[in-house]
Amino acid sequence: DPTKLVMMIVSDTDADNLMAALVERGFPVTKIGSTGGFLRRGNVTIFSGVVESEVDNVMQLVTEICHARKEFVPVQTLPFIGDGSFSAEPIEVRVGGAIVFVLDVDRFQRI
Ligand code: 2BA
Repeated sequence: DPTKLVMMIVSDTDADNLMAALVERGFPVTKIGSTGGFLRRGNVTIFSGVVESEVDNVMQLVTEICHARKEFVPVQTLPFIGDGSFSAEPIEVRVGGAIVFVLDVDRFQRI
């Protein structure tokens, strides 16, 4: 039974490749459509419950598939700081890449 829950927040563009790679290696996955609070863009959250010894293998796939890059975003398009009181210069943000949380699983049941 899985002892760790790996939660991966990735960009839409990488999500399908990451899911396919995980499934191909036998990792069970659940994909949830999500939205980043800062950019308010769609991203994807993928959950995979695995045994502890597999966490590094999952992490390896994420590293291979999800590459972070920089993008310039016009401040005006940001929901919370685009109120005109900030500089008109676009700001540089990190996009792509992944945010990964690894949580302990207290209990796992298949009913
Ligand atoms: P967003 O909240 O839309 O953030 C997108 C990117 O914008 C972030 O990339 C970060 O580089 C930048 N950013 C976020 N808040 C900022 C701020 N106050 N000022 C300047 N730049 C800011 P990542 O760090 O790679 O995060 C990508 C997505 O992962 C986030 O989308 C959010 O959906 C999620 N995420 C990141 N850290 C999280 C955390 N600690 N808890 C929950 N979700 C998280």
